[in-house]
Amino acid sequence: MKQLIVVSNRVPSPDKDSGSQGGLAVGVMNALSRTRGLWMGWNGQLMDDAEQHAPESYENEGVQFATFPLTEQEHELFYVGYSNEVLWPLFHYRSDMVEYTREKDAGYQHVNERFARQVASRIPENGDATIWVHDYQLLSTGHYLRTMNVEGPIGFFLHIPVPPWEVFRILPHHERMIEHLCAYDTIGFQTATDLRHFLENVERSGIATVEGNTVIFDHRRINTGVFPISIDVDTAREMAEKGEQSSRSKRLKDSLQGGPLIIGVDRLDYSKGLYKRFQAFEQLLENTHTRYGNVTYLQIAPLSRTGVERYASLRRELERIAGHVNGRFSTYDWMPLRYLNTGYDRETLMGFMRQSRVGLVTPLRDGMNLVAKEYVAAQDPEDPGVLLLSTLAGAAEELDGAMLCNPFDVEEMADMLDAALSMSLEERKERWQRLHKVISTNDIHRWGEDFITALDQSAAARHIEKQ
Ligand code: GDG
Repeated sequence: MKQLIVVSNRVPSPDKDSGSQGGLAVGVMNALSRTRGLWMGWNGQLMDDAEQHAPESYENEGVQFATFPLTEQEHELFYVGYSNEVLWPLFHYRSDMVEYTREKDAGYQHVNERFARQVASRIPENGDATIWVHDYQLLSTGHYLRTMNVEGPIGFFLHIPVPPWEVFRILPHHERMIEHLCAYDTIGFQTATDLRHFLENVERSGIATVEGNTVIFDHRRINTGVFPISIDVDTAREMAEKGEQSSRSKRLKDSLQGGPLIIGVDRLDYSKGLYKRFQAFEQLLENTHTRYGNVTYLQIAPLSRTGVERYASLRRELERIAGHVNGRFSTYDWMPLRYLNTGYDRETLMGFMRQSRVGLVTPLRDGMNLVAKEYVAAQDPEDPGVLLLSTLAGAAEELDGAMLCNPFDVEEMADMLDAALSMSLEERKERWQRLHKVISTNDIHRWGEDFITALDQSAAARHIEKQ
């Protein structure tokens, strides 16, 4: 059996068990533990002499890990610069936020090559390894692995959306990106829309040809497909049941004084639509006197990418509007908007979700959005809450039963929040059953298995005979 090597920018922290990690970690750990696999990536440390450091190895839950540091300059150019100031905004359709420089571009290529070198050094002597590379930070890693004569199956999964051609072609050297992606055997996307955009981008770039879902480049076939990421539904439900009994959950419940709770859980990121969401909540309070003094909206928004300026300015904007909403509507014993930058352990989080009458998930653009699926899994089947979901989240292509809203239409969101808060138990149950069917049919275990199976098959059918 081939060894599976997973490569991602960060690897899960060894001091957390897999139950406390997010969906990606669970799905990947599951696939890795079946083959005593290896997970490689940056260890989160910055060191002047990072280039001299061999990967540091350790084992956790039957999975090997090998992590390595970056230099401060590599981190600045590759991670902050090109990954998060060029690719992230562009792929989330925010071309106005793209801050491209040649130096960032070169830094990205350099670090992708360094990742490839580290991975190549860990491939078994007989070459029997299947390599699975993750996400937008490492788009070019497969290309560099091929230049190092790695012949085995290499797959790539993109966790974020793919923009259409007119946005994609804004990226300087986008042809090179397509060419680098052609080094993989399988490329996976979250949704059918992302796949369609990718195939269009390949064709329009003129770098390769497309036949159905197959890309043809240099006498090789590259298989593409849709693999919507999901969650471990049973574990999420168990955590929610346990979390609901915790003292934190009880204190939260008491503090609501019998009123309904709306919950949002997002990394603090402009793609998540938090500003418009706060505006919609303000509009709800303005429109409906019956909600006044009664409804509470809890927004958990742990800070992320604090080194990127756009995230610091978003934080200031959210602090301002949260203060404005509370200043305008709070009474001496009721604060409508609870806005927190603290992260919580998963059990607490799932317990909070279970108590919430509405799960508010309104990104302006999102690859999938696992919080939407976690919210569904956390609900009590006898008294489930309502998922209010953006049409622009990948999850909306899958989650039949959610209330769908346009996150750019603040007034519509306010009206839908009101409707969600008033929804009958019968309708809530009927919608939840449909939602639960989707997440339990396609859960995280299936995601990992389906991708690896597709990858091994496409590597076997890679070559096209030269005429
Ligand atoms: C990218 C794509 C795609 C959040 N706050 C806390 C916490 N979380 C957890 C959530 C969820 C995860 O973080 C976030 O996942 P999302 O999918 O919602 O969003 P991104 O971080 O942007 O992820 C996205 C995903 O990759 C997977 O492919 O779905 O579209 O952008 O699991 O619950 N977890 C804990 N405490 C918190 O305070 N423990």
